[in-house]
Amino acid sequence: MGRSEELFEEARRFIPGGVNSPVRAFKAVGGIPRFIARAQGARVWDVDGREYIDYVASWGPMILGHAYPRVVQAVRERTERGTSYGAPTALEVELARTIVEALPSVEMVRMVNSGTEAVMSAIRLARAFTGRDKVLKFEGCYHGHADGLLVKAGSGATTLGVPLSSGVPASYAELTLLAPFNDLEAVQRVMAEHRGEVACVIVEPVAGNMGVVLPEDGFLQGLREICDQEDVLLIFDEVITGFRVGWSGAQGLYGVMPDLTCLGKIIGGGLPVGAFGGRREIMELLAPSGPVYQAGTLSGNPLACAAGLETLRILREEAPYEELEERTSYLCSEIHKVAEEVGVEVTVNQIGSMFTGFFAEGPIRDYASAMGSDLELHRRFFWAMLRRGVYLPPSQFEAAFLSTAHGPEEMERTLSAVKEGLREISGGLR
Ligand code: HOZ
Repeated sequence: MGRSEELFEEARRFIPGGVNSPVRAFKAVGGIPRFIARAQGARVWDVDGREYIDYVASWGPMILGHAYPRVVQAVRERTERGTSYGAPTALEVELARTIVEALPSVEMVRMVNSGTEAVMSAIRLARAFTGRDKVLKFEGCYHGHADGLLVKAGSGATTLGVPLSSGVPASYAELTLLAPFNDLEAVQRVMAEHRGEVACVIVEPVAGNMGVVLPEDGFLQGLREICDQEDVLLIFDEVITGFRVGWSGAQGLYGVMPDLTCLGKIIGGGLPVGAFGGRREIMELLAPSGPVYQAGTLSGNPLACAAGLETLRILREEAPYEELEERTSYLCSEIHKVAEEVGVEVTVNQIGSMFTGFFAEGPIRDYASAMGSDLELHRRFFWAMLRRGVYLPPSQFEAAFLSTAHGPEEMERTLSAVKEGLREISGGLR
């Protein structure tokens, strides 16, 4: 028995399911999750000393790769000055200013500790601003685990087959309205049925939690127009896409401005963080300026802010987005080519440095089409890759990420694993 097996056995005695976030448990792919001992650049090593090229990237934050020296140094320096004060710091101001400068729709920002918290608070704010209660979300989008948003939720909830979580009061779930992603007619229909009741539409502008699903031409623009007509706030959940698909997030890329934006992941440089921001008149409703209460002992924590700020500085200085996109496109087109050669149906959805290979004919444009994927093929491919030292997300319904540390050597090794892995699952190498 390896060390990961031993640890998992022990973990299950003390931690529900042996993990602190369900998608890590490998339930969708079977087998034992790898316990990670360390990480550097594009690589992670498990507790048994096996090395993997990492495409999980801590589910998105590690855009510079692991243990990037300047980020490590920033955290180290900050640690020596104390790890939490429960009082404001200059660091928070600089991080807030950087976010405001980067994201065209954001005039003010509040730091929290996770994406879940960011979304929960943004929705409270939208409800207060509009005086309405209902929220429209899209099937397969995941906005964290707050009550009321776990309705047809993607990510771990879909992976484990609990898109409507037990424990969510029906009266909460009733406030959540649903439409299929990329379906403006459905949005219009729902809006007409609930006219005057909807506070906000919340969307991942590029869905990353049913696997990567891109907005079709006009979809985000159409949402903006419908929200304007109905006096409803538009919230972009850019927890994944923020500083990932470009310096100005998906809003900059698609040129559509939401009223509120939720962030997380990259802005914490790998430490626990979240933030939400938007138009000044809305944000100023927050306590202590206004009546919407929201708070947190560790909000704006100096270590998280130091790691996040240093990450953003590097991204601004080095502007790696074009190169990241080129490398990812190359990888995706090669995966597609090999899949065709060996006769395995794979649809690769990609934007910037995030992608998903769906084992399905495609196009994958919404939750229903994503759910049509062949999960058994995905499971076999995942293990074929892991055995060859490539660590992909252990779920069909997640995004894989490249970092600036994924260079030619990593590409070559990954592609050779893809070739062998796809051939293996197609029956060629068994
Ligand atoms: N939103 C992330 C997955 N898409 C979170 C990872 C997790 O649930 O652990």
